[in-house]
Order: sequence, then C-alpha cells, then structure tokens
Amino acid sequence: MIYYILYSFHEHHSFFNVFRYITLRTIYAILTALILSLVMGPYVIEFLKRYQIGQYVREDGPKHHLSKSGTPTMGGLLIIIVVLFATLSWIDLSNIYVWLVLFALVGFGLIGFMDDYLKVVRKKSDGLAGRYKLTLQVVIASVIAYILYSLPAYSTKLTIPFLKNVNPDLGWLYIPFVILIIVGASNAVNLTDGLDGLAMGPVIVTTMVYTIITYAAGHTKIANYLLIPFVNGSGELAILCGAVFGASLGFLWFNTYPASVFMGDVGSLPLGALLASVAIISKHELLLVIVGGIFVLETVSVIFQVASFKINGRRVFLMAPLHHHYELKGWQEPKIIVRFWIISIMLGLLALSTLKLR
Ligand code: 57M
Repeated sequence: MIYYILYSFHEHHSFFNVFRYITLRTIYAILTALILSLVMGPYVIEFLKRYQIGQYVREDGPKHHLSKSGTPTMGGLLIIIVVLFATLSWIDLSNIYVWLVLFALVGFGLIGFMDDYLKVVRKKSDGLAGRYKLTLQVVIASVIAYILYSLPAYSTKLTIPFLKNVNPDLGWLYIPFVILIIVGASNAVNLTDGLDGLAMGPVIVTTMVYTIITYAAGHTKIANYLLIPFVNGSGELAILCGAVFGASLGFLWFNTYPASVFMGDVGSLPLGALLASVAIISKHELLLVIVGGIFVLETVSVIFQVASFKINGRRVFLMAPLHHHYELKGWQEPKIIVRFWIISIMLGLLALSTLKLR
C-alpha cells in the first residue's frame, strides 16, 4: 500500500519513480519488518507472559532445557504479522506468486497455531494429532501445487544445481513434487527449532539467498545472462523474502541465547512452507536442499535414528535431532548454534555459486 501511495506521486514529481524499483522496495521491506519486530517484540513478549503462554519442556530431553520451562512461546505470531504488513506495504498487489506464498504462510501458520494452542493453552501435551497435522499440511500444499500447475505460463521443468542443460519436465508429477517439498521443508524447520536461535540463523541465510535468486529469475537480462529460467513476476518475491529476512532478524534479537521467546509451531511450520514455496516458484526448488542443508541434516538425523532404533534397537546418535546429540556430548548451547550458523552461511554461499558454476 505504501508503494502505491508513494508511486502515485510520480506524475507530480519524477523522484517518486524510484519506488518502481524492486531493489529499493526490497530494502524498505527489510527495514519495515526489522523495525516493526524490534518495536513490537517487547509488547508481544509481555502479552505472552501475561496470558501465561509459556513453553512446556519435555523431561526426557537434555537436562539443561528444563530451565527453559515457561519461556514465552508462539512468538511466530509476531513474525507472521510483521511479514504480512511489510510485504503488503511494498509489493505489487496484482502479483499472483506473492499471494500464493502468503497463502502458504497464513495456512501453515494456522496449523501451527492450532498445535501450539492445544499444547500451551489447552495443556494437551501432544497438541494437534500427527495425522491431522499432516493432512492439513498436504491439503494446503496441494492447493498451492494445483494453482501453480494451472497457471498457463508456468513451467513444470526442474533446474538441477550445477547442471546447465538438464531440465527434466515432471508434467503432472510436479503436483506431488511441490507438495513433498512444501510439507518436507515445513517439518524440517520445525525439527531444527530446538535451541535458541538455531532455526533462525539458517532461515535468515536462506531468505538472503532467495532474495537474490528471485530477483535474478524475475529479471529478463540477468536470467538470460546467468542462463537460469526466467520467471515473469518472480522479482516481487524478492520483496517478500526481504520482509521475511527483516522479520527473522528482528525476531532473532529476542530469540538469541538466552531466549526471551520461542517462535512455536506457529513460527516454524509457516517459515518452512514459505521458503519452499519461494524456492519452487523461482525454479530453484532443488537448490533448497543445499541452502537449507542444516534443515536437511537435522531431518536426516531423525530418519536414521528412528530407522536404526526400529531395525536393530540401537541409536546412531546420542539423541536426535542432531543438535541434541552435541548437547549430550557436552557442547555448550551457543557453540552448537553458532557452528550450525557458520555451516549454513557456507552452504548459502555454495548455493549462490551455482548461479555461475553450471
Ligand atoms: C519440535 N520442539 C522443541 C518451541 C519451538 C520425531 C522426533 C524427532 C520429533 C521431535 C520433535 O518433536 N520436534 C519438533 C521441537 C521444543 O521447542 C518448541 O517447539 C517449537 C518448534 N516446533 O519454537 O516452542 C523445545 O526446544 C527447545 N527450544 C529452545 N530454543 C528455541 O528457540 O531451547 C526451542 C526453541 C523447547 C526448548 O527446550 O521446549 C523440542 O525439542 O521439543 N522430537 C524431539 O526432538 C525429541 N527427540 C527424540 O525423541 N529423539 C529420539 C528419536 C528416536 C526420535 C531419540 O533420539 O532417541 C527430543 N526433544 C525433547 N526432548 N524436547 C527428545 C526429548
């Protein structure tokens, strides 16, 4: 909305033409989201405390987590509100891709909200039953997949990192593929969110990388130069990624060790679904496996742990997901978090290098 108001002045003064540019609007979306999160953060934390929306900590986890019991949770609500506000302020509202990604954010946010509400407010320790949670996730992801598949100009071809001329066309199989990526990413971010700021670091890196990729993919000249698929309109997603980047950075201010607030499922589930949707629309869906390598690593550790435990009754890790393994090995929490962030930055750079290295 701010964009429309400011740009409307360009007929009177040419200076206001500058608000047409995606780069400038991305910077303002970042700043809007960052400032808003920093300003609203203390009020939201106070609100969560007043209504006793505090974390219940399981007793079978690493012992030092028990001291985190009662930390305000569901801070993801702040992230969702801020992303919506900053995005709607600076984007072109006629862009279908932006609405699809916001639909993923709000849809998965609602699932996370139901889960948190049952756990924290209704004190149902299991929250929303796994099968209902998964069904709802699949339903929302299916809507996104089907709409994308139905768009006339939308391609169902994949881009393979590091390979220039290999673009398999999935045809209708693109629909289950999209569902898998969205549901998988959403749950992977959720699993990673188990130490202060641990998930936020890789979320920030991933949004930075996709801010660049969506901008490049939506720019005819840059896309042609880099030989990446041109996706008309995907440039506006750079503004949305900017809003998520700003909101996440702002949330990290409060979520960093020792955390004053956790994001809850209402934060982790929608963030994962949003990142996946952006990766899919920008035609760099498989690259998410590299950029979001930390999320993948955490998920794979759970798969191995559960499989090994079921097959031969033995554990591969002291505890899964992987961050718990290092906690039980005696590493201090900040050391695990910062080291995971460093790996995430390295993976982000590797992912960006694929724009040239193909
Ligand atoms: C949620 N949630 C955190 C917070 C956060 C299949 C299995 C591996 C699933 C997994 C699981 O349930 N994962 C998803 C992880 C929880 O955090 C809340 O949940 C939100 C995210 N969804 O925003 O609201 C706890 O994490 C800690 N935390 C922080 N700082 C943060 O900024 O310290 C979170 C955010 C919080 C807090 O302590 O209470 C969680 O871990 O519960 N299950 C597990 O992770 C469990 N692993 C397990 O059972 N492993 C088994 C194998 C066979 C699967 C094994 O290795 O033997 C562990 N989790 C816990 N205790 N808490 C083990 C026991």
